[in-house]
Amino acid sequence: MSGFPKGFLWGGAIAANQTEGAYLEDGKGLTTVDLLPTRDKRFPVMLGKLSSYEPLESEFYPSHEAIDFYHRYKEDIALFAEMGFKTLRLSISWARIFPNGDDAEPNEAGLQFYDDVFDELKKHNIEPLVTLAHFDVPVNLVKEYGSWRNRKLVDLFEKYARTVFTRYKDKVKYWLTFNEINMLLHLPFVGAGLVFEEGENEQQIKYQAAHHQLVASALAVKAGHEIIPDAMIGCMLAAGMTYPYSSNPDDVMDAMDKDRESFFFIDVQSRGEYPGYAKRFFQENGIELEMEENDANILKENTVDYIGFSYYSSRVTSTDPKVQENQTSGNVFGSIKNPYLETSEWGWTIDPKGLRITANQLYDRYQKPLFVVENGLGAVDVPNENGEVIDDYRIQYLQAHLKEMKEAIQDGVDILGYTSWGPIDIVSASTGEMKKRYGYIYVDRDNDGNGTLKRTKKKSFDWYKQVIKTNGEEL
Ligand code: BGP
Repeated sequence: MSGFPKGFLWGGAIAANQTEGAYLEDGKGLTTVDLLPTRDKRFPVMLGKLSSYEPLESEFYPSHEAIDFYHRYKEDIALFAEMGFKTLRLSISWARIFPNGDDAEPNEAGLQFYDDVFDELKKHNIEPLVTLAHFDVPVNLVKEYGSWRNRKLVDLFEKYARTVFTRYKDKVKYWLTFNEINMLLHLPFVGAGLVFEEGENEQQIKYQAAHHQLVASALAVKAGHEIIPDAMIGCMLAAGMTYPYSSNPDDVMDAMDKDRESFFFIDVQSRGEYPGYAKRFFQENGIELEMEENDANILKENTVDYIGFSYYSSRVTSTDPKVQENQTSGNVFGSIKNPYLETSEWGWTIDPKGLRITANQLYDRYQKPLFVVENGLGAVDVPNENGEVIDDYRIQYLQAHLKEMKEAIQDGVDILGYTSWGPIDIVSASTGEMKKRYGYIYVDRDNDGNGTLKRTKKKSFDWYKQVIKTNGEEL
C-alpha cells in the first residue's frame, strides 16, 4: 500500500457540549459539563472535589452557548462539506434525549434535533460517526445515584443506547461508546460524573465505575449489533505512548505499567476479559469489584468492531526521583519533559512519530481496524488586520502527523479514517475556554462571551481541503 486506502474517512470531530450551546433548550436537562466554569474555578471540579452542583449564574460558562451549533449546524456542515469531509464525528447529548437520565420516555425535541443534523449530513454525503457519551452525564443521575459508581447507570445507559440506535438505525452506521474511557481515572468528574466525599476510597470507586462503563459499553455493542445489522461500534481511548526516560529496566517496566492503566479499558472492550495484570493490581491494592454473574459473558460476547483513539502527545516516565522533578505542566496524564520534543502553548508534547508508534502498538495488540478520531493543535489564533488567520503552525502540526499516519498504514496498520479535533473552533474540554482553538474555521467568540459568532476560514481550511481532495497524496 503506497498511500491512504480508497474510501479513507477524512473529516473532523466535535462533541455536543463543546459545540452545540442551547444548554437548556427544547427540554434538554443539565449535564455535568454544563457546570464547569472556566479554568481557575474549574480546576477543583476536574479534580473531583465539587461539593455544589449548581452553576453560578453570575459567571460566564462558554459551554452554555458554545458556538451555537444547535442553531447554526446547516452553515457549519456546509463548510465541512466544502472542505470535502467524508465523515463528521459528533456526539449525542444524553440529556437532550433523556433530560434526567432516568425518564420513562425520551424527549422528542432532542431526538428530532439529531435527526435533522443527520439529514443535513446526508445531503452532503457526510457519514456521521456518533459518540454516545462524550464527557456528559445528566446531572440528575449524579444527584440521585452518584453517577457511574451506581450499577443503575448501566441499565439507564443501555436504554439510552437502544433508543438512539432504534431511532437512527437507517442514518448512522459508525458509533463509539464512551469518549476517552480511560480519562475516568485522571479526571473522574469529567469522565464519569464522579464526586467523592471526604475519606472515601477513590480508587475503589473509580474502578467500580469503570466496570459499570465497561459493561454498559458491551451492552451497547450488543444492542447496536441487534438493531443495526451493519453497525460498526468502537471504543475510544485517549492514546499516546509512554516512553521510558532511560534504558533502566525499572523505567521500562514503569512505562509499561503506565500504558497498561489505559490499555486495561481496551483490553476489556476488545479482548472481552479483564487482563491478568489488572487482577493483580486490584488484589494488591485492595480493590474489590462488585460484578454480576453474567458480566463476564456480556464482556466476552460483545467486543468492539474497531478501536477509536485520540492522539495529541506522548509521555515520558522515570523511576529516578531526580528526573521526576522535571515534570511538564499541561499534559493531563503527567509527563517528564522529553528533551527531544517541543510542546504546545498548553504544554502538550508534540510528537508526530508517536502517532505512528501508537498506531502500530494498538494494531499489534488488538488486530482490529483503528480510527484516529481526534488529533490536532490547540493554539491561540490571532486574526490579522484583514481578519485572516494564517495558521501555518497548525498546518505544520497536522502535516507531520498525517505523514506519520501514512507511514503506519504502510507498516500494515489498518486505519479506517482520520477526524481531526475541532475542525471549527469550539470550547476546550480541559480549560473550558474558547481561546484554545483547533479549527480550520475561526469563530468570533472570546472567553467572556464577546463576539458575533461569525465563521471565517483560516489558511488551514484550503490546506485540509486539498489533503482530502488528493486522498492524502498532497500533504
Ligand atoms: C480530548 C477530548 C476532547 C477535546 C480534546 C482537546 O481529551 O476528547 O473533548 O476537547 O481532548 O482537549 P482540549 O479541548 O482540552 O484542548
